Amino acid sequence: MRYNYGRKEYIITDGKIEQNIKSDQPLSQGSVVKLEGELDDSGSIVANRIVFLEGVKETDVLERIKANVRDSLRVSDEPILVNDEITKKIWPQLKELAVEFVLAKKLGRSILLRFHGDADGVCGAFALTGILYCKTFQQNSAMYNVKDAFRDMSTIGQENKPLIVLLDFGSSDSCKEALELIAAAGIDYVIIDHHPYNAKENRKIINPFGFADNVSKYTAGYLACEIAIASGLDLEKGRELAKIACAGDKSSILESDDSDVKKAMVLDFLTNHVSFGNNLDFYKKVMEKQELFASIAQQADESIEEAAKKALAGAKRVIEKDVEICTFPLDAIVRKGEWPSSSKITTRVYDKIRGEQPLICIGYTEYSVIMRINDGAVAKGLNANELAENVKKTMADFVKGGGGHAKAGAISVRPGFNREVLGELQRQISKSLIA
Ligand SMILES: [Mn+2]
Repeated sequence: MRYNYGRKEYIITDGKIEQNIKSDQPLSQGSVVKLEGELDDSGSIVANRIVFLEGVKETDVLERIKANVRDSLRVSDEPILVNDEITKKIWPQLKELAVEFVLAKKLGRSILLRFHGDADGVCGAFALTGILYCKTFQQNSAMYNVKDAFRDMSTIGQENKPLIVLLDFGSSDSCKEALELIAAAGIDYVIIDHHPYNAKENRKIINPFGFADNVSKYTAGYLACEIAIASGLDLEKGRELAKIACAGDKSSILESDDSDVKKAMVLDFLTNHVSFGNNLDFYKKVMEKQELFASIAQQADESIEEAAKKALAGAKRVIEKDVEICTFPLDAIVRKGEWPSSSKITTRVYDKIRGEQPLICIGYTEYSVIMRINDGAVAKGLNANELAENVKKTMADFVKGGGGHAKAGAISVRPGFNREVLGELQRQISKSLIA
């Protein structure tokens, strides 16, 4: 809808072409109508009769419009940024969601986007808001709970064909209850995520774990960028955002440079300090204002450096079969949920001491054990993901979860058991080392 000389004009679409119409009868956004009228000199249709379609008729027409959008989008048959075995499998879903988003935009659907509060989630949100108008909210908890569901219902439940998008969280079983409420309220939702999950029934989830194991490197931000590009986002803009998202989640699927890593760090720092609400525009501003960006980057970096120095001062460093094992406690340095996180500190300690010598760094708190391994130590038989998996298997009662990839991994520990878990990890390391 728009005003032309004070008169309301509407734009209607069948998914392929768009047409101006003039109508004395008011139309609301997203209505599906049958229309009769005449073309005037300006090329607009002057409506004589409008019938609002409902029920099956409306659904049928929407399907036809969707098919037209699908035809006119001309999306590539293969993934655009990363074309490998896994992304080929997810591609049909990503493509279909791109069609749905373009349609949603044409229909003026009311969209609420909740993005996880880290660089991966923010980059994905940047990409999606590049193609869609959304109300955006940062989500710091990994769980979508009943309270979130009620809040979202009251925010967009009464608006035009509401749709909720959860980005970089929402797959886990614990979110099911809240999502059932959303569905019961007649609100569509879709989850774009890359965290492991179990129950695959009845939920609209786009997640590489639907196709294979150990695929968290296909980050939610990356997936969102593929979808956004397929929906019309500038390719280079999408690639840039996907690279930062991958740098933030330490994913190797796209090569990232120092600038990507720095941007990811700044986004992680910002999301950590500005922890809820709608901050996307603020984040965008920081990324655009060089001076502000530089000073935030410096602050973020200095606090990691300071924490890493403290950690290193308390480290125990031993050499076993030519591999240096550097272990350090982080409880006195890290405050849960605050900057810098134990994984950032562990990475920094690792960066400070790594060289030719095969090396594994282990930072631990009461709740977690974090591992960083260099190529030399991988060649000696160490693999962070396997170590985490083996500890999980042998100490099921002491460990909540764990995993990662060859060079980085983490184990989440039940409070009070970190000594036992560290001992077991040490045994697993000794077992894995090749003499
Ligand atoms: Mn992520």
